Amino acid sequence: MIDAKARTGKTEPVYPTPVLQEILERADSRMLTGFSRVEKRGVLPCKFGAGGTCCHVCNMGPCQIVEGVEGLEGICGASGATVAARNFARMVAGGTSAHSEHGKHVAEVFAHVVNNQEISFEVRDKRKLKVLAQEFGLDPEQDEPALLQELAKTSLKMFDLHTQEGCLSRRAPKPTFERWEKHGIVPQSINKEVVELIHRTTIGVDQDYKNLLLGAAKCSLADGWGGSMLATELQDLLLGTPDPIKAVVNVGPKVVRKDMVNVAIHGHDPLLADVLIRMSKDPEVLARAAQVGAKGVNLLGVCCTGNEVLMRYGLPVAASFVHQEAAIATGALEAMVVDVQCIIQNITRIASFYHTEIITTTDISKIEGATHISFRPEQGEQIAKEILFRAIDRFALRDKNKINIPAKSLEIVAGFSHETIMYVLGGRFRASYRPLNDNIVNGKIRGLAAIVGCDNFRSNADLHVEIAKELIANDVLVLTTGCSAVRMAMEGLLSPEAASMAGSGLREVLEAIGCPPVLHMGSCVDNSRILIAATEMVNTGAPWKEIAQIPAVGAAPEWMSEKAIAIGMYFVASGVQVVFSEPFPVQGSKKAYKFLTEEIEDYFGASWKTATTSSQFVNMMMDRINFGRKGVGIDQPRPRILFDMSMRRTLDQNRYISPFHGLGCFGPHLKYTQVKQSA
Ligand code: NFS
Repeated sequence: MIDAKARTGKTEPVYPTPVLQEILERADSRMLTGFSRVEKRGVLPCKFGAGGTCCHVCNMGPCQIVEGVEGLEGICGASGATVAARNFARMVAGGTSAHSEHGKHVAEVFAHVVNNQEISFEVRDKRKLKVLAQEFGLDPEQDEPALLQELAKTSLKMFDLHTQEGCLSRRAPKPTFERWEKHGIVPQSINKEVVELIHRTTIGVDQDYKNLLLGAAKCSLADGWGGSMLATELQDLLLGTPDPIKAVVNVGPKVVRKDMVNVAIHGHDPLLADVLIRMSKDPEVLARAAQVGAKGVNLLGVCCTGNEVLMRYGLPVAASFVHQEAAIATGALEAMVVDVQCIIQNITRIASFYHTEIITTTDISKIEGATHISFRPEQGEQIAKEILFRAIDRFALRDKNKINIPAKSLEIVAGFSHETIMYVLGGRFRASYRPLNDNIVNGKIRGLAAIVGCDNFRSNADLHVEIAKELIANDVLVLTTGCSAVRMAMEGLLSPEAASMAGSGLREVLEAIGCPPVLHMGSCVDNSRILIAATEMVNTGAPWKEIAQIPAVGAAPEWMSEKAIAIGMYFVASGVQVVFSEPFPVQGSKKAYKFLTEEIEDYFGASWKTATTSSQFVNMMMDRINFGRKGVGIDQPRPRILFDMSMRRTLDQNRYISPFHGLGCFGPHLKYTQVKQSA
């Protein structure tokens, strides 16, 4: 990844999006943001830390290891490869635990619901129930209440330390599963894999870097085919399976409302957000808002909680990870309500320049200086009201002189669950992945690219967008989740009109169904939807017999979280090559780096790759797609469209985002905003 200063030679922060530029350049100059800290800290982080060869798992160190130099191993003799592999494995364990704890919380609420406990949730998508029953190895024909109870029990069992069930890994295509069996990495329970991996990485345990990295792969499978997948599926049951839905994004006037009480919902777990949305329409809440002169309560999403509520309710999304500070610096947020993950501590400092209250809601995730209101699902409505009342009371404290809302909001379409993609591409009556497979085989669609993951204060380039545009022009259909999805939404790539940027083959397919060239598949736990879509593509019947043979590739161009490493690892172990930005956390060891970027291909049919610039990303991704096509004998050569800067500018000028134009093609699948924001 290119550092702002290195890229531009400027000494002040350079922002990757116009909206950041507009808000942060006008904000109080004493206010330090992530971007200004990058500037203060300088270009290069510690090489040992960045390359994974700083060992601090015991009190003889920390040992900074130089691979291949005698005497510069760890005090205990640990090699650079061992230390890099250990640190990498710990990142995978961290990421897996985050997604899985989220999944466990949803499973617990689901269990309360099916046991008829007093709780503010219900099972909303019963269509999905029978499909899931089969996938979970349950009898789909049993009575619904019994089935729901079984499902709840099976879900919670996945976290049990003693179970050997293998999570949901048997959903994978058989040849993919057989690779895991062959290498002894079929995950058992989620908790067992995380605990085991942390144990293996303590002083004096696993000291074979390949074994450690395969252990990391096993743990990551308990994330992708376990915790994350469970979170996605149970959330679909409780909150509804997403369908294409239109919404607005960006920190603009349709998202942050001058005339309403604005409450941002930030984090990853959408359960509280769901209750807040319902309670924002409560007559008592509306009356209290009217008393302070507001037209109602406007909720807006940040990070993956934002993606979850965008996909299901069409709630506006204001911010990706690097935009969370800017959302507060609009001066028009009465509260930012946070749950877990990717909530930076700096938001309390930024909020102190404004009237915004930061409200933490989870007992395992508090922030010094924030107000804590513990969310308990059984008292969900009461707690949601308390939060909204606090926000309403702050409305009068807004300082009009500090309001700084940029002019631009964009209309988009989101909500492509793996089920929906099947309907959209296959039609309502022959819903299937066959048309997608056929269009890849006939070459109209060259392949698939999943561009996912975080954005990063250390990057001032819009890498997600640059990469996506070039791939689309080369007939690659792009799937996206997480903050990457928000960034692409902010640049208009999630609109059906963006199909005009596509190469002729992809454009023909997209225009026939009125589909954007980038499909928003949800939050980061929803990367599990990509695994299921890939599995369907294999099971539908195609030249590819396992996930590794599909002409597909993944990328996380601005990753920053351990969760991204866990996701990358389970993609690779499932057969999808991924390209991640540098610095990559094992680069301090040539041996560990070589294993992950080359040798691991022999185990899973896929490997990690690393890149820095958008053109490096695109080259690697196109190479992989072409390699996939060649592997299954469908490689008709085609001239590659290479982008230069002037072509990118032309695309920018040509982009036309017409609100909601062309959405009719989704027919019955397009849900118009179910939970309407107050006018
Ligand atoms: Ni994913 Fe979502 Fe964003 Fe990165 Fe954080 S919000 S779970 S980790 S920063 S994409």
